[in-house]
Amino acid sequence: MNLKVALILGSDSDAEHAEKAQIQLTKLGIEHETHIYSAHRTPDAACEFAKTARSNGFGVIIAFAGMAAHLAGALAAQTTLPVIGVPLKGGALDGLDALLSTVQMPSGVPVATVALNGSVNAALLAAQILALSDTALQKKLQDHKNETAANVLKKDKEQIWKS
Ligand code: RP5
Repeated sequence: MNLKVALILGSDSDAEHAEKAQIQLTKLGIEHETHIYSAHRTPDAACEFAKTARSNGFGVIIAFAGMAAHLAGALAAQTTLPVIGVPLKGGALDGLDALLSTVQMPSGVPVATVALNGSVNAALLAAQILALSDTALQKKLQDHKNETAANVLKKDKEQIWKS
């Protein structure tokens, strides 16, 4: 059975960011589930999800949160699955708070933090982790990389930015 990716949102107001990751995972044919569990508003539910994620067939967890964004770290505290944190822009500090809260984990509890609003990279990183033991997925990721390169070279050839 192929492992799934969990997308955990700190709030329903984060949904547009999860959607970008969902689209990327779907393109790669990776099964995924999305839930809303807040580190602060529903800590017990977030904890329970992380504790049971491996036995429920997940291979990677992606956590999206803004402001005092402790969600990725709170999930990582409860599992040995890889956790990817997506800090979100917004609030009075426009995401700097979320970035630091997500990336500055203490030694022993890693969170792989992507850029502010880095939903697509989070999905690709999750796919690369799953592809360690999935050669068909490795090929899809290589195709995606080739396509990205071809698009850049096409724009260069057509001198599109000069128009
Ligand atoms: C965080 O606070 C959420 O991840 C969200 O980005 C932010 C604001 O949440 P809401 O007040 O919109 O629910 O916990």
